[in-house]
Amino acid sequence: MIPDDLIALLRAARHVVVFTGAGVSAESGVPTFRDALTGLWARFDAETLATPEAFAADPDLVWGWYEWRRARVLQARPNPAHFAIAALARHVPELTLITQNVDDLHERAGSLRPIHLHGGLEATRCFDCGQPAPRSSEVPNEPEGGRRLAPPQCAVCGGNIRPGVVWFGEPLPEAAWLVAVTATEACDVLFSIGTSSLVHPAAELPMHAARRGAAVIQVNPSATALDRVAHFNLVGLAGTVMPDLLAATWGRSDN
Ligand code: BV8
Ligand code: ZN
Repeated sequence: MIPDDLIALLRAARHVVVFTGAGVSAESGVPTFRDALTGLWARFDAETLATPEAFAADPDLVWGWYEWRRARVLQARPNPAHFAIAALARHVPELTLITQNVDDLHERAGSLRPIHLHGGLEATRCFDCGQPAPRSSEVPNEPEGGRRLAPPQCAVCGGNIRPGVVWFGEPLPEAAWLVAVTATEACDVLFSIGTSSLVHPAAELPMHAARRGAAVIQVNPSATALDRVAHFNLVGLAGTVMPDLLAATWGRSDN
């Protein structure tokens, strides 16, 4: 049920920021960040595996994990939440989409230029010299339980190729972070969709918007640290809540 005051607020919105996390891709079958640790990687927690130290210590283990996740993303399709977010941009004067996700499902649903704060699975570069490396075109066909996989070698220095994601302990891409902070400063409405609000500095964006007086709307089936700050807590799955919200506000959920 979408509250009437939220409908009125959205119809009058000037600049909407949509901030997403792994939960927006969950209904596409892409494991959320903390659900991705199964099989071979079940004995790790994400914060230790998604680090330069883990890759340096055991490149085959970490590269295998990313290729397994990349295979899952390539097999996945955008879900109604991705399509509703893309449609939302056609109903408001200005929309900035900021995602923590490393998949390309927002792009495949038609969202233009999402800001990836944590990089992306499709980009790769040399771990040693930083030289960007072309992605091999073949789709990885990784077994369910995962496997160790030797990363490709850099054509320039022979070093190991790494995924182009931001690992824990690594800085966020400066340009992406600047655009995200500027949009959060300027918006009058911010959606936080499908994130546990645990990873910093990204998790600070909705808090900052609320402190500035922007209306913060959270969409999540579970409680998060944002519950006490959000003006609207829409408890439910993004794939249901977002289409309902568009239909209640503008009569359609997919245009
Ligand atoms: C940095 C790429 C500095 C890799 C990721 C301040 C306080 C505390 C800690 C820190 C701090 N500042 C820095 C830190 C350290 C650290 C950090 O935040 N640690 C945490 C764990 C405590 N941060 C960093 O290291 C960052 N770097 O600060 O650098 C610096 C500066 C200069 C020079 C050097 C260094 C870098 C952080 C980036 C890490 N990389 N991803 C990869 O993907 O493998 S983060 C990773 O977590 C993913 O990107 C993911 O998107 C992100 C956040 O997780 P969520 O998206 O929220 O996913 P999660 O699974 O947690 O939750 C899913 C949610 O969805 C749940 O709430 C669930 O209920 C909900 N859900 C499920 N289904 C649905 C749903 N919702 C709606 N619909 C559904 N159907
Ligand atoms: Zn190199």
